[in-house]
Amino acid sequence: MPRTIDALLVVDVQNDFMPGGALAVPKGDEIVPLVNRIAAGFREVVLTQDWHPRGHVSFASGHPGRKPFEAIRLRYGKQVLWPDHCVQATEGAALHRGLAIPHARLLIRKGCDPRIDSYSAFLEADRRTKTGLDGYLASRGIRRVFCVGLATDFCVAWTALDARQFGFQASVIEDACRAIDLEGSLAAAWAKMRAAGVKRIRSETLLAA
Ligand code: VGL
Ligand code: ZN
Repeated sequence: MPRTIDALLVVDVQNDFMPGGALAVPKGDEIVPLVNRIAAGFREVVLTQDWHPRGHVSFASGHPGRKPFEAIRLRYGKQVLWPDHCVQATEGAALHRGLAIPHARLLIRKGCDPRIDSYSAFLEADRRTKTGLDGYLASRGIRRVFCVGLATDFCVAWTALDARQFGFQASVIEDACRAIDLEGSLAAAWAKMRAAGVKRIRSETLLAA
């Protein structure tokens, strides 16, 4: 069972990442009931929302001649271009309606700067701008984070890696995540996470009585 030093980070369980959504993650909807069950065991739950302004730099539509899922170089490094998704205050950006975590007390919205993407819930893609999540968790006495949500190989992985950077223990609950898996991105993400000391666990570990 989770302890008082633990927080659950529920990453981007939003309509646009569901089958039929603008940036669908295969089987993304399957995790929702499991995420709810896992969350019920945590006192501290943080939700995140990908929350882009219209015309966001990560949208392929704003880069003439480029297509979704191609990568380009921006000032801060490599950027994969995506279909327009999770536009602020649209239905696609809303959390999945089946998500039932009434006791979650913090919602972090990320990717709000028109010129900077943010897969991570801690640090934007310029690797300098903080969301404030590290300070929140530290001031609540949190020392371990457990990550679930979408997508395993992008926002979940970057969030777990940054949790390690900020000195937290970090685990990813693999069966409560689903991946985009673009050109080997899933295997690469797991390798990076392993090297950084992120634990890869399954929900049984937490749900077992
Ligand atoms: C995500 C691509 C673009 C994610 C967000 O939540 O993993 N992926 N924006
Ligand atoms: Zn995004």
